[in-house]
Amino acid sequence: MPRILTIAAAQLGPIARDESRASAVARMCALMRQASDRGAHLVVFPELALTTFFPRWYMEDPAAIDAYFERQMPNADVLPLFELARGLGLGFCLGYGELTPDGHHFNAAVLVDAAGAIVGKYRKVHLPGHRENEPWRPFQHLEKRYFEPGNLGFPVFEALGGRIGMCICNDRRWPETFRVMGLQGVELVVLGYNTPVHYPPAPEHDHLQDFHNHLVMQAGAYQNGTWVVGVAKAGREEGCDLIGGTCIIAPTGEIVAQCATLGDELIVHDCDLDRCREIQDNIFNFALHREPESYRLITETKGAQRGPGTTS
Ligand code: CDT
Repeated sequence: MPRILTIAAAQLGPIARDESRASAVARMCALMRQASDRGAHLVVFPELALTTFFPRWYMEDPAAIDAYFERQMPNADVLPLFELARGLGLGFCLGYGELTPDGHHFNAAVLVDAAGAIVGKYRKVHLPGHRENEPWRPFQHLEKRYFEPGNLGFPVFEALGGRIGMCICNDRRWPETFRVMGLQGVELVVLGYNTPVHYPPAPEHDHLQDFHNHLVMQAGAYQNGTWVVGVAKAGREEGCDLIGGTCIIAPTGEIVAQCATLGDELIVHDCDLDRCREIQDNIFNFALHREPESYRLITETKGAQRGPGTTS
């Protein structure tokens, strides 16, 4: 019997700066009902799905910043989503800004099972952008200012009949993200993203944003023999264009479903988790073929070593 997990990737169009959480949650509930009608077991929502992508603005007032964060999960604002999911018997993954009781800020995501219980939490490790206001930019990318790097590693959870890991947006560009989960036998990596089309430090790469988005996720899937589901917040949000390209990727690296718009849109695919073994038992059989002694620089250094012969 194949282990089929029917997955819905729920892309969101833009969320305005003054849009309420109630409105964002209502949009997600509508997508969740569609997902249920199409037989899904799991719905994946984007990064920071409850608010606009606020790191594009420089803010100093702690209260103004904290207004974009959740002090509890679930809370009253998101309860309709949790209750709907439980009623429909669906799991979901939701990205949000987490403010802990002791005052720490993380870019986080939770995995919720079909009974409405939070069965996994992830805190974004790779924080892109900068810490201070840089007025030369058409918009800011202040994730380094508003969040701390995640402190939970890249855990893999036994949930919904599979081995599921999470990462968030910029994490997908780093092979280490996928490999750490691959080494735990991951079968599905779910992630959300907010990726501007325009990259101010190297605008000559703007036309490659969609290509790089799929390149890294397809590579992560294939090189670790895992399903990958990448979900965008897309479209023109407060004057900033965000890429779409929400997709579901098989363990072979092939895109099997992809959104066609830049708005609220759902795609669904029956993902056979046993297909991971086609790759994990063969070309990327880690136990048979990896040579970790030759990879020591990966954990021993942070920046590139450019001296001659620095291979171990
Ligand atoms: N949200 C997020 O991580 N976005 C980045 C934008 C590029 S870096 C400024 C990304 O990696 O897609």
